[in-house]
Amino acid sequence: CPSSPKHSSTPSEKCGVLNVTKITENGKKVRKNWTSSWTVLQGFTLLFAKGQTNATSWFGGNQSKPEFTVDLRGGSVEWASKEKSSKKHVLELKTRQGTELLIQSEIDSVITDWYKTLAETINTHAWE
Ligand code: I3S
Repeated sequence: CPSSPKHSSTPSEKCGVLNVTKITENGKKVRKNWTSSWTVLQGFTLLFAKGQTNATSWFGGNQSKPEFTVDLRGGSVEWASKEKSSKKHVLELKTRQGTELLIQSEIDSVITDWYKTLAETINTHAWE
């Protein structure tokens, strides 16, 4: 991960490759579409860049436009129930805007780290 800019007061910085799908958008259920995404947490924003598998191609190149971003402020994160996905190690992320995402990694420690970071980011309420 690149270090956060000096002028920024962002408390959290994390990145990596995760499998992601939206399940609800603006309160409406949408069809699952699992995609491997380069995922970056910057402050209270989670960014997903489709198909990007390393930091250099995303930050070093000119493909700096993320596929989509999620505002974590006022959202929630929890381990997804079995009904939400048959996959292992799945998190359910809900935003205040009514978007629900599932994020997953085959690697237990990877998703557990994301869970901790996201939960800390959301639960500190540091944006208030
Ligand atoms: O919750 P669902 O509907 O069982 O989710 C599965 C489907 O979205 C499936 O795609 P199509 O039904 O559009 O072909 C995906 O391939 C699966 O990965 C989804 O289930 P999991 O349990 O993997 O999240």
